[in-house]
Amino acid sequence: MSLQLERIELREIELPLKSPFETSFGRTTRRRILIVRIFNRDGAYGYGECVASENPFFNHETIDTAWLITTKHVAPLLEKSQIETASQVNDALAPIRENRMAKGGVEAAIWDLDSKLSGEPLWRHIGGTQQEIVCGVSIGLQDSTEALLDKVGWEVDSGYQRIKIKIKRGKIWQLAAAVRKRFPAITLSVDANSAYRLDTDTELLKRLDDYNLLMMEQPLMPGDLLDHSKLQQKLQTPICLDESIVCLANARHAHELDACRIINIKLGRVGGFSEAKRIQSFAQEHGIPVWCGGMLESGIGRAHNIALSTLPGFTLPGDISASSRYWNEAIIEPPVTVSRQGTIHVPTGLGIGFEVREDLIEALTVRRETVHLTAH
Ligand code: OSB
Ligand code: MG
Repeated sequence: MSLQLERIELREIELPLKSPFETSFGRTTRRRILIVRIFNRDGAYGYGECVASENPFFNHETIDTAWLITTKHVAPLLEKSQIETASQVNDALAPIRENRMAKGGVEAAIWDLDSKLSGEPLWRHIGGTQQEIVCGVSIGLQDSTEALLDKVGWEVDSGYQRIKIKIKRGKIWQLAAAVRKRFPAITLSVDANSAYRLDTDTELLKRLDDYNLLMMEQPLMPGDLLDHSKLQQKLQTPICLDESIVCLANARHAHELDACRIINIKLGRVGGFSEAKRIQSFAQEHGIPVWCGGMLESGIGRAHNIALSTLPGFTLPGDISASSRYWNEAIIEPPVTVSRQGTIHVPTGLGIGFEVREDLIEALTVRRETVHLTAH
């Protein structure tokens, strides 16, 4: 039976972050978030969140390009393809090159709808097996080392199982050194978001081997698999790739080159659950641990990330933390909370398993557009 998709509704909501989030590529104080809702002909619907940022600094996409791609290109392809299940969305949208965050937001909404229609929680519907997932936090660049140490202390006390700190040029090993000195026993990683170059920074990056890091995330540019491989051969610390892995082929190439030993899977970056599952299966087959990354999602994206993290092979703590770390008000009910042991209990309700606070979304909406998928 066809899913009988009827229309796509896009909304932009604006959410101020509790405190600015800074990486090597920039500082975010407010998030402009694209919420996707897809209806079928019976009026049932599913929710997705497009994780594209305000600026094309993490990758080429922005919320504005994703909006355009969704209305002008994704919608007509969906209309034409008459898909029967969520698992067919990826192939139906394959003619669109890249623009994976745009496609991923739509695909996620269709998975939510499909799982609701099947009477299942989303995490089961995608083949998830873990009912409790392990969580870590990502801590942005701070104004001072003291401020960073305070934040780390706070998150460790909250129970998070892994602390990741952002690093940037000029601060390659100093921040890790300071955190490791104050917290000798925590599980610690660093994320450079492509801040470094093989030719100028290898010697400095090697100093990070002294701090017993779980991983070094994305030290070099996204396309530089060969350079990551050269760097990995000189490091003891496992490299984890984030920006570099947007599809299964990238994961395969990275593995064949020994360019990384861990993979961060982000639903939006790879274009949705189908591709994420392919990467996860490949990684599991080859003994590569994976974990779920975050993009400062609101509650809807967070709920999808929780579902993704239930797949086998997601053994390392993900960047999935409590809604309240980022937002004053959650757009889902109940908000995502994390246990004192740094875990999230996966919800048992249908679809994403959280109520969406539609009144609140309505109040936060600054832009909306609906595209019909049936001619009449
Ligand atoms: O590289 O993992 C990243 C946020 C925005 C863009 C890129 C990244 C991040 C994070 C935040 O590290 C993780 C989170 O959502 O908690
Ligand atoms: Mg990252």
